[in-house]
Amino acid sequence: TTVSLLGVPIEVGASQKGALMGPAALRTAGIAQLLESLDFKVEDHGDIAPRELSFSDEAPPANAKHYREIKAWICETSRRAYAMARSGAIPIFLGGDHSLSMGSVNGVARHWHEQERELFVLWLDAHADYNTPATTITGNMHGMSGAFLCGEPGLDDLLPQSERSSIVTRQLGLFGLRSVDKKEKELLAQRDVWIADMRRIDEFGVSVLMREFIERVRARSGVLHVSLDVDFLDPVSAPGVGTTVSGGATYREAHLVMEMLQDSGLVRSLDLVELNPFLDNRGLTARTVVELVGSLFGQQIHDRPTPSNAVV
Ligand code: DIR
Ligand code: MN
Ligand code: MN
Ligand code: MN
Repeated sequence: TTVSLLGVPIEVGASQKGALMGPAALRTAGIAQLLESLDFKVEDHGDIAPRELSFSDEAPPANAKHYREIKAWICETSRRAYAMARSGAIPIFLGGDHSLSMGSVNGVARHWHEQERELFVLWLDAHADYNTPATTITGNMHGMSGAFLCGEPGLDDLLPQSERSSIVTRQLGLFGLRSVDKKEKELLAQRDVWIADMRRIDEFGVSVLMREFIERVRARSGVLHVSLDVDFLDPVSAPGVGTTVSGGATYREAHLVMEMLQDSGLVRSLDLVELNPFLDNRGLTARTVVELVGSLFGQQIHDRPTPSNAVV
């Protein structure tokens, strides 16, 4: 199997500067070498630049900061994501802030739609990223990616209609949630997005909830895109992100998520977003993220006995 790496050094979707250094930090932490050690063929497509757009007089929506610049990034990201998914490779998008997922997920969704397969999206994040220009407090577009992908109104011209491929709300799962804005929460309450917030994770544990989500994907013969926002992790293991929130997934909880995803065999594409090396502690966060990628792609602590060999 081939894994294709694509750097998307966008940072204007977030308020903190520095996420544009994310792709370089992930490469420095050895993401390609790790995947090669796990017997994948790795093709690094380098970093993309925003697509030149011939702008009409179209007025950008209010409350969507850096709309035009982000549009240029999203158009290019979506086009590249579509081509990579079509090639049969597993694309990994190296961010860059979370607005890039508007392009990456749209592009892979377009491919799976053509294959008549449902694409589910597991959003590992402290935040819901389910704001629209009508609900946002900050105007930061990295807080709107999930809503855009589900076709919520307000950002309709971000991609050409012919290249647009939305998902439906029941195909989205939010895991690790612990910071939601008031109007964002009201909007989510009217949608059937699957949500495992930190309260549910504390109560039931990662494994029960991951099985529940994986079953949802299996029940529809779907495939899965994983969108990992670094702030999913507790700041103790991942300080290198602009929007840390206390009480996140521990190092081992995050690995268990990845190990169960690997066991499921469902994952076809991945975003690694919001890493901000400028805020980091000597590369700790990039190394943590790369270790998680190892678990997602099959690295095991100890070879697990098959269930039939297992001592019951
Ligand atoms: C907040 C924070 N909900 C916003 N969002 C994100 O700006 O919309 N922070 N994604 O990382
Ligand atoms: Mn996010
Ligand atoms: Mn977040
Ligand atoms: Mn964020």
